[in-house]
Amino acid sequence: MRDRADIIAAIATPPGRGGIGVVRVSGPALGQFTRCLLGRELVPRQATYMGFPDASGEPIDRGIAIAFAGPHSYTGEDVLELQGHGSPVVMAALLERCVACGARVAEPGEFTRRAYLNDRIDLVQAESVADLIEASNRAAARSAMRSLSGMFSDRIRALVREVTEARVFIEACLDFPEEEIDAATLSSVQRSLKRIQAEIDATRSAAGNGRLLAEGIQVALVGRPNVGKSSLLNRWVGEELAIVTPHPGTTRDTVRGSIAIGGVPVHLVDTAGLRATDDTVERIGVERSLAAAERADLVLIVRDASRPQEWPEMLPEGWGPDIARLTVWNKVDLAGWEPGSREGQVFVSALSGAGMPALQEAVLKVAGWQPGGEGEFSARARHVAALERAAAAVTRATGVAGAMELVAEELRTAQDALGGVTGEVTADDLLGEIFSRFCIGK
Ligand SMILES: Nc1nc2c(ncn2[C@@H]2O[C@H](COP(=O)(O)OP(=O)(O)OP(=O)(O)O)[C@@H](O)[C@H]2O)c(=O)[nH]1
Ligand SMILES: [Mg+2]
Repeated sequence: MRDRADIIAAIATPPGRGGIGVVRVSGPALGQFTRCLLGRELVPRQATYMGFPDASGEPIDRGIAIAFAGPHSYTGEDVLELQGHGSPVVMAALLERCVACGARVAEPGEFTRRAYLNDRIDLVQAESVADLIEASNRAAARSAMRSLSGMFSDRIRALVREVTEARVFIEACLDFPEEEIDAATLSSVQRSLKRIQAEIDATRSAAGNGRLLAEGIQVALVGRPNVGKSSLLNRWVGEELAIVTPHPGTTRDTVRGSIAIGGVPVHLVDTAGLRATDDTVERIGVERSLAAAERADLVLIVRDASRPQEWPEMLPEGWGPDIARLTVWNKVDLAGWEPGSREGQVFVSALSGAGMPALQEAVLKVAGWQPGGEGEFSARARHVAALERAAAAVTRATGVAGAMELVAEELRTAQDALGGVTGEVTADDLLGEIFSRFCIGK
């Protein structure tokens, strides 16, 4: 990321043709730039219908220009928006003019990064902007919007305040070592640790749901050939995405499809059946299956209920110990078994669709979805991990409550972890990681 003080420009609308296309510019002061680009200055927040001239003064397009004077803008800097016709040629020409007048092309997420660096929004809100844009259904969009409006940040900040208060109290005790710490003080510290722990737990559970809504679950269908993985994918997605035949070894390439369960995006990948084979193409398919399974959050081990004696799968020993697994018995219609879920396993028929609701429920459960509230706000794995670090520190603090220095130290750890969520204490490389995933122009 280069100098924060330079002028950045980008096409903010998606690539392709559309009714309107927007070029967006941000910089610390855009007066001179606007004169160069449009031949005049603009009244802030007033839409001006005008020609957008090229270098020789001939209009590239006619449209609406709006200027926002910093700090009252998205980025906190001066912002200029040119709303022209949504033609890639026109947009490219306008962007080129911006560069000729001294702007450089923005990197992904750079406008939002500036909004964060200029304290217009915190890091959770910045991330929720990306989540809102990426949302694949209304529930995900709603929860991203709640994070953007500050619901999640407010909860984190309230927690940080509580931890800070507890720290201040304890540090004050430490400043007067000659005074004995009495039982009343000790129990008051214990009480506030308990309260903080309960609030972190509640926030963590809500953030876990929010994370699933924002990021979705990657699910891989894995198992022996012919057990019905592709049939299951097709049934789930409601479309004939994968080829199904009675011949073992039908699927070679991985086939992907997405669905939503209760608003949680679930990305399914059907894979080649796992078996030792001399067929070169099938062997590559098997390698791809394992690679897809390795990237999944949840692996469904599909088995054939009509052949229960068959070995379940051929995942190499010690493979992916951290990846959650769920056994799914398919073809219960042939076996005459009851569909549904029992003892941590699920019983379905891809042919008739029996047992599919139980499968959906089991997938959400294994992925850590907390029933009850839908996602109160969107969150990310990073937030959940930070809350877990904070919770662990508070647990340790509770265990050493007699030794006030240690309690103070653990509370500092908890405070740092929580501060990292909203971005009060954040390493530069983390910022690079977060904003690089944005689309250009946001
Ligand atoms: N009776 C019955 N047949 C099924 C069911 N699911 C799949 N089949 C049949 O089982 C055969 C294999 O199904 P596929 O979906 O191709 O199996 P697969 O696991 O994808 O197989 P590979 O791609 O070879 O690994 C097909 O003839 C399906 O019609 C089921 O629930 N009941
Ligand atoms: Mg298949």
